[in-house]
Amino acid sequence: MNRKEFFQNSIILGSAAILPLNNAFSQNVMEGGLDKITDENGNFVQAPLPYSESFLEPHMDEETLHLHYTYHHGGAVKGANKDLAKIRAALDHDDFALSDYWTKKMAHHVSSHVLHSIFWTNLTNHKTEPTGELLKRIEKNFGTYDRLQGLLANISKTVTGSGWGILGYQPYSDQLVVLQCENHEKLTQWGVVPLLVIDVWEHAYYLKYKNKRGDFVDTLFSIFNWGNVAERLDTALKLR
Ligand code: MN3
Repeated sequence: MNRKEFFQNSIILGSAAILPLNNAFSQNVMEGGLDKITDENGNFVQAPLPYSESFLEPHMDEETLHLHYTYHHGGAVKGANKDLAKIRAALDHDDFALSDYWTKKMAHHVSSHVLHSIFWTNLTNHKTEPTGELLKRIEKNFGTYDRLQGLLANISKTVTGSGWGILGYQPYSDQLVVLQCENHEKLTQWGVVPLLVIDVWEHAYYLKYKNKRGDFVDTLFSIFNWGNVAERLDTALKLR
């Protein structure tokens, strides 16, 4: 395996952002069962939004979505490519003096890129509910869908500073799990495949919701695309 292949493989495996095939809604943002977050050389690319910037109105306003996608998600993609270039240069020059710095930066930027890529596909403009295998597993692991909502909403609203509430699938234990992620890269359980992610950084809501993070989180529960979550679960279950 040459260095380029090593980077490609490690990035793809490390990101593990899985999106299923055959979902018309997500067709332009996935490739081969994964969220499309890199090109064929392992450099990071930002897929288009799966809908127009006004699609989520009034729940998520057009201006917020535009700024969020273009500058916050887009900025993370640029940052990840810079970090990658710096690590490649360190390898080329056998100079690892700052490699810890760029490795930390890369964890931050790539995690942001992965979570935002999932976040856009997790949203739609009308209310949906989990059904089928997803609902069965929610009831098995959390009791009821209402209880999961209560847990996930609370976890998201109470993130210290910037972060995410995450519903994921842990293949090692075959369980759905809820994570309270700080920044983009902290407080995970290795192995967990994110299925539904809730961005509670202030940039996600402040223009419209001001300081009312709780109102923003509650609103998201009326536009989650549970069909997308179910398809992500179907793909994640194949890891077992
Ligand atoms: Mn964000």
